[in-house]
Amino acid sequence: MKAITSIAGSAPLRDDADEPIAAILKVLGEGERFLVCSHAGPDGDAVGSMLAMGMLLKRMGKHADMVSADRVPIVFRALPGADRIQTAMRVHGPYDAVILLECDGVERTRLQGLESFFHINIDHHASGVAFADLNWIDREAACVGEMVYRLFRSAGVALTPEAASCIYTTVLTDTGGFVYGGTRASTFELARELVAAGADPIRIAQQVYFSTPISKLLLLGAALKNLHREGRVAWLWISQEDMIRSCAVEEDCEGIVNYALSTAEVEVAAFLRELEEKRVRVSLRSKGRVNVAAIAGRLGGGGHENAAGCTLDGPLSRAKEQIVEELRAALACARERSEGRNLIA
Ligand SMILES: [Mn+2]
Repeated sequence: MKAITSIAGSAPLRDDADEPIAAILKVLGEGERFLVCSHAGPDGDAVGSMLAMGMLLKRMGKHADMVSADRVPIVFRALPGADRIQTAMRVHGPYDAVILLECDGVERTRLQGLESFFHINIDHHASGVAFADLNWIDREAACVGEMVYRLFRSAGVALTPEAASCIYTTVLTDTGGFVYGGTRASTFELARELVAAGADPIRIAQQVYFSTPISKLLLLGAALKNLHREGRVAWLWISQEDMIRSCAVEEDCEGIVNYALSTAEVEVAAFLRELEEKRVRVSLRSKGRVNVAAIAGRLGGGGHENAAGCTLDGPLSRAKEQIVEELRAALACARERSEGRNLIA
């Protein structure tokens, strides 16, 4: 089959994604068995869009397996059908196609056994890569869940309250509660339609934001003890020892970087986590001018302009210096650019 690639910066609900949507629906219509997966360490968008995709396939009369290399985070386990997501290291076909949601490559799933299948890539990251047989990358979609929603509409499949709840969760979490860049009028339109279709915004928000495991709060306490600010840069970190002492798991680290970013006067923030293999996982966030996806990309990672990540060599102290230096330089660059513009103006 010919590879179709669409990388668009389209506003949601506009129809310039007709070609990839039609191509995807054709493959779904012709096949029988599908595998739906997303990146390892699944977040709200990964879990919610996998579940919604699985529901779409089921409503089309297809068989869909959903597999993740890591377990579904506790706060998303109440989502309808979440117990149907299997945790595995290897998948076994046969499948007519594998649908990879918000991945920039097959490796991102950390699943083995995907290589021989037909790949469909649906992604909204700035760093999205057309690696698959069929690629639909919409950098302006607020979340991959929004793209799955468009598939429902194009397929003429009505949203059930269950599917609406899953997609609402992707919108809520990927916009940080309608806070991050990329939140626009159409995001609220989408949210409105999902609530009208039966998603309960209060119950979902309580499940996502008021169901924090104690291990996560203890870990946050450890991280906040390490909060530093220098001008417009803030950073915090946790060591392996902090992880052990808090009885924390990887998913407990989710969102800690936002506490650094929420500091007054701060424009860019980093969260560093020491990994067991003496490497360091870095999450980067920006409120404005600094493109952290560019920084992460240079260091072998990727992401969005305002939210990105990468993995550096340890020790933690060296990674800290390296990343703070990168952020200082990026801020200085952004300042020069805006001053340059002022001079011209
Ligand atoms: Mn996403």
